[in-house]
Amino acid sequence: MVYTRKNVSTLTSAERRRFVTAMLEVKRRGEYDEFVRRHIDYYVSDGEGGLRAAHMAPSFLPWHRCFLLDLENALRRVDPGVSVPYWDWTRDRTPASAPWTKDLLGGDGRRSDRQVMTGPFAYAQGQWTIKEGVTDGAFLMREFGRPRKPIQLPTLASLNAALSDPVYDTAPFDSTTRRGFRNRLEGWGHGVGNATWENHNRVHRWVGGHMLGGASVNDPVFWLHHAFVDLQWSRWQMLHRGAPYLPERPPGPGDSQHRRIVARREKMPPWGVTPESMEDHSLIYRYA
Ligand code: CU1
Ligand code: CU1
Repeated sequence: MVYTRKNVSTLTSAERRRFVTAMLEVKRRGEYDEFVRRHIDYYVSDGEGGLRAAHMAPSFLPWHRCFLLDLENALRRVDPGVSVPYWDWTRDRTPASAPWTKDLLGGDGRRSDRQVMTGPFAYAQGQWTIKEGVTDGAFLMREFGRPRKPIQLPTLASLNAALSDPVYDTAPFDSTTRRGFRNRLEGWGHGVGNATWENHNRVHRWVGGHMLGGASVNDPVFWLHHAFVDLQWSRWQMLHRGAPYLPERPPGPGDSQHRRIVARREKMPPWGVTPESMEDHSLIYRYA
């Protein structure tokens, strides 16, 4: 049965409660921290050698699509009625809006140590102890808008600029790629200061705390953010009918990206599925 991912601002209080309960149960079972670990393992930058499957690479979108499906399946083993909601950060832009309510993700971190003090994921509630990628403490951290050096959430205009690009990705298929939908959405920008962070990356910067690094999965908003990013891939496909994932073929031996990126029909670790097979999610889930 095809299930639906909803805008988090439209969830009923019962839906919010069921999502939170399922998240806490996946955490209690120890499965959640495996997701955190896996993301840390795949946090490879293009400054390093080796294959990049998850970030700074064309397979950024299919990799996170598979990753979300794994979490969603874990949630649905707890409660088959649950799916991952998406956070439309072009509309819900304040600390008072969805998804930051007390009955969902809780709010900003406090000043002194960025510790989240409200909602079910606050450390004092006893059900969300950080175990992987621990830096400051065992508590979840956020720092909305980075007050010391303010940054705004991405605008609808900047998201639309990414969506308007008719090409999925272009050489050199890394963080320096200037054109192409993938990097304009992933958001490795150019210039200095805040201009370095666009769209997807800028949201990680705006939330701050755990969302800043490889251990960003520790913040449950990771999934709501990436569901919205995943939705943009579907929107882009509708806007540019028939435009495929790129590259179609693996870069050759003389290319700097040889064996460092996943081409359309190559297997993507750790799942062994191809980006091509992940281009259509309509038989699994849809977006409302
Ligand atoms: Cu990621
Ligand atoms: Cu991300």
